[in-house]
Amino acid sequence: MPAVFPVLTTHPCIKKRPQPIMTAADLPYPCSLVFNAGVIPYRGEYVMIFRNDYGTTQALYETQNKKFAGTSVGVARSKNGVDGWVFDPEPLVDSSDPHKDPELKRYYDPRIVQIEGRLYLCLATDTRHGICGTIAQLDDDLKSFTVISASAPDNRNMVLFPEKINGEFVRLERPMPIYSRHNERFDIWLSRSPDLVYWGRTGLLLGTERVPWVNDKIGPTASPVKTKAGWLTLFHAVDIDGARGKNGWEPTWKKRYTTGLMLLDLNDPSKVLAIYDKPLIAPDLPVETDEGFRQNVVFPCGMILEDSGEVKIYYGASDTCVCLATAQVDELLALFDETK
Ligand code: BMA
Repeated sequence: MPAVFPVLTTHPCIKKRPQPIMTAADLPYPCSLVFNAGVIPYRGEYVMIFRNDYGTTQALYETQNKKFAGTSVGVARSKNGVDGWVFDPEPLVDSSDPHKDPELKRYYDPRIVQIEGRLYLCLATDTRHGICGTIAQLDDDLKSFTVISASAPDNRNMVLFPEKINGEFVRLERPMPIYSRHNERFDIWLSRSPDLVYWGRTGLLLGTERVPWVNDKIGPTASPVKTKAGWLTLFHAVDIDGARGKNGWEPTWKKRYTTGLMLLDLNDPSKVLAIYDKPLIAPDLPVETDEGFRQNVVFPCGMILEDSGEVKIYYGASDTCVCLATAQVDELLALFDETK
């Protein structure tokens, strides 16, 4: 297959911190890769919920085909959301826990959101009978969670809006219909719920064909943030280039994950008001293109709009570490004028 979109760049309004804000070496328990982290402000600090794949090394993976032993989801806190992360001594949940449901294989890619004072997680969930999306209520002390609902397979990428809209909870989701949408042409859908348990009034929100640089799939990333113009909403956007050679430790990896931006109607988020027609964030730092497990991946799971107008975007880089990019909200909203 020829290289379809050889060069994609990050928009200049995005300021990436040149170094990751968290790496495997920072964790107080075994960790090979720490990435895909949701972050929110909570009780005067920032809480991060992150994914940890553990139990191998690059050398063992490459020379002895030794795969990861497990995945856990952990908690860290920081005063400024940038550095000084303090870790809980144990993960919140670990796939190797012998007491867990035997049907469950692992939770990963956590997104955290606060709605009406309560904390919720959306967790990608591998089960023995398919890949699901779990919605759980996180206890106030961040030590345990209670599952509220789980989807049918295959539908692992979910994010909740941070408030009810017209009396209903709203989520973005990305089912994986392999029979009807060939070549992973997976799209973003929107569903509503009165109680976070029963989900319905589901409809297509954004089809892959509306994202010009994608030849594979799209999916939700972080919970949308509310602005005067609408719900500012990131999404992940994937193109495959069969000509890409060895990418990181995983030799067959051919995908590139970028981040797109759209604006949804405040009162009816099933209406897409605008889509920025180029990537907002593309892999271009050395940690994103030259190092790590799966190169050419940026995968946000958290976005915060500060009172100052700064937008913090937390993303996994190369499925290996946690990085932070910032932008001004007005500059992000101005991108939709560029597109008109
Ligand atoms: C997706 C998920 C993410 C991962 C990404 C890039 O399908 O598995 O956890 O970050 O691929 O590898």
